[in-house]
Amino acid sequence: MLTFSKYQGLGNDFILMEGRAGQLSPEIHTPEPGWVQRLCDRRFGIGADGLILALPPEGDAELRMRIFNADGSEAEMCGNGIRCLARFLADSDGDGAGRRWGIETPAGLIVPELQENGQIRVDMGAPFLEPASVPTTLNADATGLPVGELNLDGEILSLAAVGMGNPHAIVPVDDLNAIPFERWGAELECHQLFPAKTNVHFLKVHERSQLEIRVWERGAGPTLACGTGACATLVAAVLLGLSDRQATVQLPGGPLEISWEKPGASVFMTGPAVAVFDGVLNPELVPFQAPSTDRVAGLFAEQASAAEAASSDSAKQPSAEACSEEEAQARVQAFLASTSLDSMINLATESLEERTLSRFQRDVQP
Ligand code: ZDP
Repeated sequence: MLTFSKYQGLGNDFILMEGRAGQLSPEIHTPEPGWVQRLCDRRFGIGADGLILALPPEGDAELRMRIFNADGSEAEMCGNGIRCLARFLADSDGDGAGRRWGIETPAGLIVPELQENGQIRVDMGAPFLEPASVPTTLNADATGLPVGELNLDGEILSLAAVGMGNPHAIVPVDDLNAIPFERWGAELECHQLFPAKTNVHFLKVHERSQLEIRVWERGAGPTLACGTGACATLVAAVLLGLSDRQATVQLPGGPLEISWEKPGASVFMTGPAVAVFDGVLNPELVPFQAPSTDRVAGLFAEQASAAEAASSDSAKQPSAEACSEEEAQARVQAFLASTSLDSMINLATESLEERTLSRFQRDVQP
C-alpha cells in the first residue's frame, strides 16, 4: 500500500512519498523513469511536475531528498520542491514556526525554515559559477559569470549560466510575450552549451528589485515556477548589473523573494508551499519485486507466531525500523497475503484521515 501526498509551490506541483524510516522499496528509491512518467502524467497518473522522495540520510543530515522530473530524469535540486518537502515534514510531524531541517541533496546541504507567516525561507547554498560546475561550456566574464551569445532563428541572444546544483540558462529579453517561448525553450534546454541539458529562464527586468521570468524546465517543459531558477536569475541579474541583491522574482505562478548578500554567500529564497491532497496508489501501479516463495512461507509462519505473541504481550512487538529492508519487504508480502483488500483500504483511510485532521487542527489552532 503506497500512500503519497500532493503539494504545490506557486503551481509547481509534486508528488511526495515518505521514506525516512526505510519504508520505501528499492524499486521506489531508484524509480524506473517510465514509472515516474506514469505517476506524473496529468491524465493517466496522479499528475505533477515531479516526484520527491523523503529518505534516510547517507551522512549526518536529518534526511535526504531525491527529486525526479516528470520525464523521469533525476535533478540535483529543486527550490519549490524543497519548500513543499518542508511543509510535508511539518504536516507529518506536527512542527511549527522556527523549525529548520538539514536536507542532503546532490547539490549539497540545503536548509529550509518554517516562518511565522507559514512561508518557507530556504538557505539554498552558494551559487555555482565555475563553468564546469554549472555545467556549461560558456566562458566566465570579469565578474565570474559564464556568459555568451547565441543565434536562434537569426536572432542574436545574450545569455548567462548559473548553477544552483542544477543548471540554469538566463536570457534577458525586452518582451516576454513576444518571444517564441516553446521553440527557444526546447532548443536551449538541449543546447550543446549545456552538457547536462539546462533549465531556461527568459528574463524581463521591470525595476532593479522587480524581475519577471518565464520558465522552461529541463525534464518538465513549461512550468508555473522554478525556485532554483529564480535564485539563478537573481544571481545572473546582479552580476550583469541589472538588479539589486534583494528582489522579487515574479513567475507565472506567483512571486518569490530572493536575496544574495555578497559573492560566495548563500542565496536565500522565501515563498509558499501548500498541501493539496493525500492518497493511496492503486496497488497495480506499485513497482514491486516479489520475494522468493520460501521466504514468504517462512514469514507466514513467523507472522502467525508474532500475531499470537502480540495477543499475549503487545509490548514485545519488534519495531519496524529494527528489521532490514529485505525483512520489511517479506513482512509486507506476508501482511498482504493475510489481509483483505477492504481492511487495507480502511487502514489507509484511517491513517490519511488522521494526517489530514491533525494538519487541519494545527492550521485552525490560534
Ligand atoms: O533541474 C531540473 O531538472 C529541474 N527541472 C528540477 C526541478 C526544479 C524545480 N522546478 C525548482 O523549483 O527548482 C523544482
